[in-house]
Amino acid sequence: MSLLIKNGRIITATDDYLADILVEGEQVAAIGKDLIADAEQTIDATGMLVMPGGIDPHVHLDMPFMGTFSSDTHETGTRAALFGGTTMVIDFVLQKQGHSLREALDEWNSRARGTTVGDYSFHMAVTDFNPGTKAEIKTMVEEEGITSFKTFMAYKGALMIDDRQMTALMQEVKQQGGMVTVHATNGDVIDYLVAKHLAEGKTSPLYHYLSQPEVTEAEASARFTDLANYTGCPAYIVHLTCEGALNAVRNATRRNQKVYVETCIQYLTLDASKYDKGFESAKWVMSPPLRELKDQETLWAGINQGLVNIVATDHCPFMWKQKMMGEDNFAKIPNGHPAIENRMELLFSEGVKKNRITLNKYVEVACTNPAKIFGMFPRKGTIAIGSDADIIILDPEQKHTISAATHHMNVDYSAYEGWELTGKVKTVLLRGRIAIDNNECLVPKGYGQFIKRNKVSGKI
Ligand code: DUC
Ligand code: ZN
Ligand code: ZN
Ligand code: ZN
Repeated sequence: MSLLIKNGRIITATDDYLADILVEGEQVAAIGKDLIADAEQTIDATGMLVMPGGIDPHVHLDMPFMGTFSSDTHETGTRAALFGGTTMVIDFVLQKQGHSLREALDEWNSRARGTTVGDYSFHMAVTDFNPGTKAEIKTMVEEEGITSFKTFMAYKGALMIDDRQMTALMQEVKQQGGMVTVHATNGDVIDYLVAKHLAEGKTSPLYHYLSQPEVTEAEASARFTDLANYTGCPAYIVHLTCEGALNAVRNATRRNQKVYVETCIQYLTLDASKYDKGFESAKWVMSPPLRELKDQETLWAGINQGLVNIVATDHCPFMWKQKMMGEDNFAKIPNGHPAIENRMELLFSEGVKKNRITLNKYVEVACTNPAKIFGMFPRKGTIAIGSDADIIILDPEQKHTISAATHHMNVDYSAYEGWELTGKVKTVLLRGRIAIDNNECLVPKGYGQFIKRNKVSGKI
């Protein structure tokens, strides 16, 4: 199978030029001006932006959580991702406390293998670090190609590990060539505030927000950063939302420490005024919660300063009926919001079109850095000879409106209902095949491949 993309404006994290791309099989075979090739298919990309497929390194598909399951399966979630220009995701495997990493991986494989439409990998969430788990880290890195280990400093009793486990895990992960990633919020302080609010009869979604103030994230981010510095372990903070937490990372740069930072599209585009809507606010109950306008400005600036490296989603959708589980108690509202399909177009419209970031920066934070930081570059995350032909063709001028009525995620509301965007993903290639065209998915369930990842350097 060969395919020629003609006359597109090719954007990578560093380049911007007009050229043709020849795809043969699953890879890019040639790039050049006026390429002459008798390809089986030709796409005219005149006036279009041609960019690497998006990589969303933070999604929760079909995940057991807070007494229910996130509503997108590996099939529906990765298909929706493709519609929005994301060709690969990294999903989270959650170890059950008292059980092994292997058991958790088997469980996730049983749901994802043969059903995923787009490419995927897993992070392994270590929720119980003990001598048994310690012995499994090497196997995950060497045999499974799972090189990132997620930790939770909150959700005590289900997911949280203490600082003793964190330090020991960092030492082992460093030894094995992996990276520790973290949900950095202070679980004890949050639990205290949740209990206090409930005891006072304050049960609405607003109190979810008021139970996770900025200090809970700033403190945990600083503690995590200090432990990473002490152990020398490559480190990554997921879904960073606020100025206080980013300042902890900024401080670390003064001692020449690198801690990778991910924010999510919602923290750049939405704010805490969403918690003034009575129970409807449950749509935006996520952890950490949405923050203030000053935090949005800090995060956009952080991207341009090179402190924020990745824009992900923390996609963790729940049907409205599931959100209603917390009608009388905000602490029972399943945490999470849907965005896997919207990330690339939202970031383009709100970021590039509003002159907050350049086109190169856009590709860097949405495609290239996820591949580099998580050990997949240059196979993924760029357009280059020999790289996987994961390519999106985006019309930079086309306007469209986000709505639950037209999205492909398995969730009955949109967190961005009615938002008018400029810039639409028209065509998506995944490993050389046209996956999306004309608003139609052309690759079947099971086309998605598990991508084994390399050891990480901790330096990009
Ligand atoms: N936060 C969420 O909002 N959902 C899933 C897990 C998390 O940390
Ligand atoms: Zn067991
Ligand atoms: Zn989290
Ligand atoms: Zn998450």
